[in-house]
Amino acid sequence: MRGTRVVQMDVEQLEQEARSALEQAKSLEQLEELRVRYLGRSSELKLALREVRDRETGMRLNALRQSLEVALGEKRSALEHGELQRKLLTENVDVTLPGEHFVEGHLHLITQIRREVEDIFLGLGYMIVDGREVETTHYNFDGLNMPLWHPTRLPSHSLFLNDDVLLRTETSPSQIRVMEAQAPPVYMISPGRVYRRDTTDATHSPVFHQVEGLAVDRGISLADLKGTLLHLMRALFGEKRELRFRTHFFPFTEPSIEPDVSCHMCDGAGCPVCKQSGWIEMGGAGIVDPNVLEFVGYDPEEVSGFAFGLGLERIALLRHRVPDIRLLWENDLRFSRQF
Ligand code: FA5
Repeated sequence: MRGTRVVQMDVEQLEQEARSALEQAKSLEQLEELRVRYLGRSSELKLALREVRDRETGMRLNALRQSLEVALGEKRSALEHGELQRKLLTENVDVTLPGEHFVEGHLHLITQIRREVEDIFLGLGYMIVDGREVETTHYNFDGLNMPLWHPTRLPSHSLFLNDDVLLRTETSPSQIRVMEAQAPPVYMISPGRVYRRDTTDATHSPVFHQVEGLAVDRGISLADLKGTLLHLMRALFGEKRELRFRTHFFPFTEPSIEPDVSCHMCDGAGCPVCKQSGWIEMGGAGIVDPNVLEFVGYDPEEVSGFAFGLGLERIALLRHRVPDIRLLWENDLRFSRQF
């Protein structure tokens, strides 16, 4: 009984003292000190709680602890609010001062050209397709009508992951995947990275980018191919460009052609860029071979199509007179910043 009375007196005194101290706290630091003093592990209250033996005293002490915690929380919010108000009033930002200068980056030249080509074809109503960089021989060769003896099927020409899987050697497998997935008409382009075991030189790299184009519909002819490529070349190299076709061979097109564009540097008069010929080679193209249409289940009697594949690096080198393809991938900012 005696013990209980002593604790009761202490409790009242302690409560008064703690409350008035909390009331007067001026800063969050002071408040933290008071928390440690009145509610910390070695505080009088915590020690008393540890010692307590009877239920009634325990309840009183716990009620005090709770009410002090509430008072402490309220005071903390009030001080924090006051602190915020003070900061808002004193720490003004002068918005007229010059800001920090950030160096702005920009897209790589090849990305810029890819997006430009995409925009041109979106304007013609084509869809853009993401192909796969890792392909099966089924799509990279069989679907493209490549005979078993074709040299690109050899590990000396292409990068194989196993007998049936390789890094695609061109963007043309995208055509097959799209045609398999949908009925005609098809109007698509598919830009992306391709891989070949080519020796690096000024115009060749083992990793480079192509853009594939495919249109399949009723009555598509070489004239449509020529009009479409001319539109692309004029958009990329200027309105004065002309196009000519040279015959060529690709297993997946018949007839196959290589399109040349009139030189944008000399307007066809002859200069070092076009090797004095007035014309520049741009890639491969042709009318889709009926075997390819049959492979994907299209009827070559009903529909026909054209396809083309162009090198994006080639467009970049020509347009900006970049003398060596390796400059594109050396990441020398003095070079990249020019575009
Ligand atoms: C092809 O890849 C055919 N698939 C193009 C095609 C598509 C024909 C659809 C018919 C129908 P070719 O191997 O010629 O074709 O490559 C096309 C372009 O890719 C070349 O004109 C060149 O610009 C670029 N190219 C080829 N090899 C390299 C290389 N190692 N480095 C950089 N660019 C290259």
